[in-house]
Amino acid sequence: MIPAANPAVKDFFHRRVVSFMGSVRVDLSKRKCCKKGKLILYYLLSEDFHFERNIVETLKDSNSKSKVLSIDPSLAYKVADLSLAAWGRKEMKLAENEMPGLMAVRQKYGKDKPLQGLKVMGSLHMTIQTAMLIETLEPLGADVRWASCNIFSTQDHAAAAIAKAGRTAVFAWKGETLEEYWWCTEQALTWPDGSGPDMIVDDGGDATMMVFQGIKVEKDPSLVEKKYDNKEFQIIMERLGASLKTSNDRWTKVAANIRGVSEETTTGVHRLYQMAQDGELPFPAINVNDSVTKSKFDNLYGCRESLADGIKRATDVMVAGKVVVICGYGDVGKGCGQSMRGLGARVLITEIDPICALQAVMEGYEVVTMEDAAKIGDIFITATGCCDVIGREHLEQMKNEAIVCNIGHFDSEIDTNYLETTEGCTRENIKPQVDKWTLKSGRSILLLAEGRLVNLGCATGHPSFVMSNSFTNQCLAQIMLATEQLENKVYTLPKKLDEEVARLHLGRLGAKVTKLTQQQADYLGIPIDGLYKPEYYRY
Ligand code: NAD
Ligand code: RBV
Repeated sequence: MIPAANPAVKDFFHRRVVSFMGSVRVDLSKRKCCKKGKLILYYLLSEDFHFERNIVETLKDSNSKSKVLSIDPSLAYKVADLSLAAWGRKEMKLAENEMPGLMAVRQKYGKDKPLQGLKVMGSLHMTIQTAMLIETLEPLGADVRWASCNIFSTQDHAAAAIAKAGRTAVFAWKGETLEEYWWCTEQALTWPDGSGPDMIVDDGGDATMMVFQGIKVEKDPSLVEKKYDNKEFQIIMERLGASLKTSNDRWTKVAANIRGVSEETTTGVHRLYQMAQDGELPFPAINVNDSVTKSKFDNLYGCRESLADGIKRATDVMVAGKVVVICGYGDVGKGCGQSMRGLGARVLITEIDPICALQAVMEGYEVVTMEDAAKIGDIFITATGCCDVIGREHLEQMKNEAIVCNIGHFDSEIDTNYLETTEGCTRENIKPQVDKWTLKSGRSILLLAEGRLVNLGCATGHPSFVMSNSFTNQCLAQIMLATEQLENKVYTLPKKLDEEVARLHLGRLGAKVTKLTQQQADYLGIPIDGLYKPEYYRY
């Protein structure tokens, strides 16, 4: 084994490993492992090899005053603690039974390997469920690199399990700073030979945005000289400014090579349609969110379980009898409403869309405005995908120790900027991802996950079973991108595949579907084996 006793030798070897990592990864993916590669592999697999949390500090560009963390394409991974890998692996093993869709994809497409030779970059919460997705893309032939799509959503044992397996390069840990987050995204977008991905699995559109803004900056370098009010956008522009110093066409070339992106969530899909409308979509895109077996399951039933999980783990508060205000009554809001009502809360809804507002009323909820709700709510949950839903004026009116959280994709829904920048607002950290803010009113609120998605920041996101539906769609979308010539448009997956995904999940729940007789099929005018519904059916 590796000469671990002598620290100097170990350090020397460690550095050699890092510098050889890129070539070894290529060797391994071809299953040709040279002697040196094998030695390095043993080292990688040993518990000894892991980067300490503060390694990112050492990645800072020492030659400049820039805050931009340097990219190291040869780095195999950056996770919080590799020793968590065995725990992660055990939970992945348990997830197999709960993810029949993904297991069926492995079996059905594992032989033909439709993703063979293709590089897939993922920007999606690095959870146990996502680890299962990664290990489904791998046997389909993909060469995978991964980052999380939120600074709080990584399950460190899941990231460790993926890092330790040594096939996918993963850059993710719970509690990244925004600078580290964008470093992770760029690391995952950069292969050891400097090239970019063939395909992207995106959740919220951050990976797509990095490529898109990269192209914009290369067309108009003055963009990186500007100062931006949005702190996160400023960080992205600083990264792209650093990239521009080394190449003025890197992102343009990266984009030209991309066959397409498959997008997981409502907000990311919204961004894609906006780009398409403006004629700016840089490559084909598949809207996975609007597969029925995604949004009508994950967004609804997933949130119905993981919302309460997040609030409970963060606060242990009794929900029964409380007034819970849910902003937005779309798929996510509907799941949140059921969840809170199920625990005995009195649920109030805010909505802008009269159809969704009417749905809420018909379900027996009260529909109110934030102005009215702010003073009476005990727990506030934003689920809109919009911005400025809970403003400073609302925060200042809230009851003492009201709980405030968001389950929408971005942290734009609650005016946390007010809390952070206003003199007279003070913060007391209770524990990670739970802060007590005292406001000018003299009252306090409990803010969860700094206004980022509470189910992934304060708990572990949706359960495996529902994510199997979402991620089976992701796999089918990646296969579509790999095997079809698509235009720069936003596509949805064919309904036939939606029905197939649902079918794959029925057995696990012991459901038996009725088969049409030929006579019934003729009467309805549909084939015995589907499609069962027309395109316009809304479920
Ligand atoms: P949706 O479009 O179905 O629902 C959003 C609803 O909010 C709509 O009905 C809209 O009319 C309403 N709305 C918009 N602005 C509003 C405002 N200012 N005040 C009140 N209501 C307003 O979207 P969805 O699928 O329910 O997703 C909502 C958000 O949750 C998105 O950001 C999505 O990406 C995210 N999401 C998160 C998870 C998770 O696990 N945390 C899961 C799925 C989706
Ligand atoms: N989501 N992922 C998980 N356990 O990995 N939980 C929720 C998980 C996804 C979900 O599909 C949603 O659309 C997206 O997170 C919002 O970022």
